[in-house]
Amino acid sequence: MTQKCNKIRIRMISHSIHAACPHDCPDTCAIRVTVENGVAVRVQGDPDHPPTQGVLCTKVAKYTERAYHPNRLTHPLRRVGPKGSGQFERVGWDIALDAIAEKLGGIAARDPQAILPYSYSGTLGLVQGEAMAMRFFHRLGASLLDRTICASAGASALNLTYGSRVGMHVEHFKDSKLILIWGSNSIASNLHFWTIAQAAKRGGTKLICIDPRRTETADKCHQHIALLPGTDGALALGLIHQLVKNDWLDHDYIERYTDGWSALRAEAQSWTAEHTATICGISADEVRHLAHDYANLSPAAIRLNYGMQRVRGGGNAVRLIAALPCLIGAWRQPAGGLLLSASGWAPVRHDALVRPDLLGHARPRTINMSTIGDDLSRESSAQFGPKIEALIVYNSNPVAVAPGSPQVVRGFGREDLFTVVIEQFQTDTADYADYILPATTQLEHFDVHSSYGHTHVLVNEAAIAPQGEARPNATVFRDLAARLGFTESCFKDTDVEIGAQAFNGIDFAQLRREGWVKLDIAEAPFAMGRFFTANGRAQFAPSDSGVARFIPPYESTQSAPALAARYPLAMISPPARHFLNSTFVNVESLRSIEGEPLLEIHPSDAAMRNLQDGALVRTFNDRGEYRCKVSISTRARPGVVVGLGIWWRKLGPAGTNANELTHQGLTDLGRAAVFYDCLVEVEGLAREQGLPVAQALAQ
Ligand SMILES: Nc1nc2c(c(=O)[nH]1)N[C@H]1C(S)=C(S)[C@@H](COP(=O)(O)OP(=O)(O)OC[C@H]3O[C@@H](n4cnc5c(=O)[nH]c(N)nc54)[C@H](O)[C@@H]3O)O[C@H]1N2
Ligand SMILES: Nc1nc2c(c(=O)[nH]1)N[C@H]1C(S)=C(S)[C@@H](COP(=O)(O)OP(=O)(O)OC[C@H]3O[C@@H](n4cnc5c(=O)[nH]c(N)nc54)[C@H](O)[C@@H]3O)O[C@H]1N2
Ligand code: SF4
Ligand SMILES: [Mo]
Repeated sequence: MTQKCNKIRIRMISHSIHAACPHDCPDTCAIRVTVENGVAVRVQGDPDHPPTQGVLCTKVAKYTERAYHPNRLTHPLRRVGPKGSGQFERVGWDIALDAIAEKLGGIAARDPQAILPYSYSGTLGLVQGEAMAMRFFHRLGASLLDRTICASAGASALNLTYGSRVGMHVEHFKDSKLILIWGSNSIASNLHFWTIAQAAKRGGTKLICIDPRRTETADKCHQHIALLPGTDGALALGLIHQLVKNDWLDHDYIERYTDGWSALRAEAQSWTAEHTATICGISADEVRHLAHDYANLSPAAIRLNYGMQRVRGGGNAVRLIAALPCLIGAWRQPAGGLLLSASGWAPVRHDALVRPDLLGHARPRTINMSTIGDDLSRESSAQFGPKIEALIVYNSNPVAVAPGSPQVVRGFGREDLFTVVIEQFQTDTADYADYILPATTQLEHFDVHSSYGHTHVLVNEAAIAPQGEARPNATVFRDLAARLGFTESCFKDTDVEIGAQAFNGIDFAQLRREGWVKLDIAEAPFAMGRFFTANGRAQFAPSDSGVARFIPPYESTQSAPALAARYPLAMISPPARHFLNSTFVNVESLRSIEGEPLLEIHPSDAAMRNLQDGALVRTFNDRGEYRCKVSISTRARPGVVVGLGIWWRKLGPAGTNANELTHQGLTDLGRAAVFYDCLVEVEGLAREQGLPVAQALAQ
């Protein structure tokens, strides 16, 4: 009887809501949230959504733990201690917003360009991302932010070569005969693609992983090619050389649908297997066999990912790799071609969302988010413009994730900088705020999403009420706009109204009813050319950029031998499987799986330095030092160390993370950050010189 009553009770007050994963992940899962009594009790993958297939990754399957985390920021805070000390007092929303509006208004009256928004991928939602926020900053005339910290080198390369950020349908990888997983740890960062690749493998598809690190993905592929970081462009040229030498080319496809082939062929002429092997730190046979497989196992598909473009030559490397499927005519079949990003397929109405027209006649300068460390320290000058006086951070944790932390921390520590951080948690960046405003999570607000890894658009309905006094980003910027007297009607749009403006040609009512809508895109979109370039042909050597070529890293034993004599190890710091960039680092169940910050080092490199497994080390270069324990492992190849990230600085044994060592150099295309272009040295430390993590956490 009691049981029956319980069942009836649950049925009456429990319902399921369409949601979408907001995180910076190509999979953009469709989610069903079960809500009982106003509480989100379960978060599950939508079984009906083809790319999601009812499965979420470990991180987001635990989303309720994050949304209901006891450390959520639940009310506005005002700084009371010195910058960065993390000392705050509680204030009401009106007090905080009035003070922020007054400060921004005062600066804007002198020069609005002294105000800078800083945001990236905390949410990829089109409503809580850059819609109301950019309307506000455009209307204000604030400095523009060049959002380069992740994907802009590869995106520029795709735009140059194919005319947009477009590629294969992820579903079709199941029918490929060869899949190159290039610069990606799919099990960690692209799980649903990996499920498809596994199904293909069971059907006889060969999987080859191209990655300096022997990742868990590499373990499960048929072959792993552990090239040196930043040498992918050289490998692509080596492959092109072999395709020419063996006449493994689709001459008809090249002639009809590409431009610039003769220049590219000439560029590849000197890239013999031996020369390529020397530059890439692999064997000549690996180059020859890879080319043979690529040309003969048809259809051949490349899952390229952003890991390989975080180096000086990252843009040109993507251009060279993007040429490959054209040369063998792989695009003729749905299961052939390449996927780096699918974001260009989504019919997003950017201008309707961010309203650049609100700039009026203003043409503010642009600040590159990847050089925020240096830019925060610049004085006013004719070339730079006004000194940055105010920084509004949302959807990002720059103190942990931006390259070159010593400069970033110095910049954020400026007593004369007015910093507002809109956040869900007390991150490293929030510690430096003058005002912290508590933000809602995806369960608490409305949004719509496109994807960069599949070809659907999705809706996210609010499942529960905001925690504490948290507010959606859009609400914060709407309220600031009102306080600054912005009367344009777009500042009155509700979140749902913004969502309705987001896409061309999508039935919004259907999207809300069904949760997601598949875009109408040809199965083999480039079978007959029809790229998005001006003449519809893939471009290998456009007149304004010249032919794609290999550009060596800023820092490597080959390109900077004098530096390498002092710092002989290349450090890469790719994502950890159970974090999403620096998000989830504070979710205990996930952090306990990752354990603590570690630096992987090959046994031969460890032996040269007398290091024992688990020893505390200092990893250093001229820019700084980073302390953590070493893991002696063949996951790292000789000459390369791996610091999986991105840990919160305050959880590192000495209050730093791997970005203490990275630098603010930029890529050849797209002005992107070069996180994996970084030489270091490693030495052992006495145990008492570093704080154990548990102790740091307690502080
Ligand atoms: N679990 C998890 N998933 C994530 C993220 C996360 O932090 N955690 N981050 C998300 C974000 S923001 C992004 S941009 C994507 C990133 O997605 P990916 O770019 O696919 O990132 P990873 O899977 O880490 O792959 C990077 C891989 O590139 C390798 N690599 C480093 N340097 C080079 C190089 O020079 N050449 C080649 N060939 N490989 C290289 C690294 O060893 C690593 O295994 O993942 C997203 N998904
Ligand atoms: N060393 C090294 N550094 C790297 C990388 C690397 O591989 N190595 N990867 C780089 C890459 S690919 C990327 S994309 C960047 C990512 O850098 P960021 O875009 O800064 O991403 P996160 O570190 O995940 O921080 C996002 C923050 O947004 C907050 N947030 C989430 N949702 C919301 C919301 O709705 N409202 C508000 N106000 N806040 C929200 C989260 O709590 C989180 O603290 O890091 C880069 N940094
Ligand atoms: S992080 Fe990626 S795999 Fe995990 S739920 Fe979100 S979209 Fe899906
Ligand atoms: Mo990213």
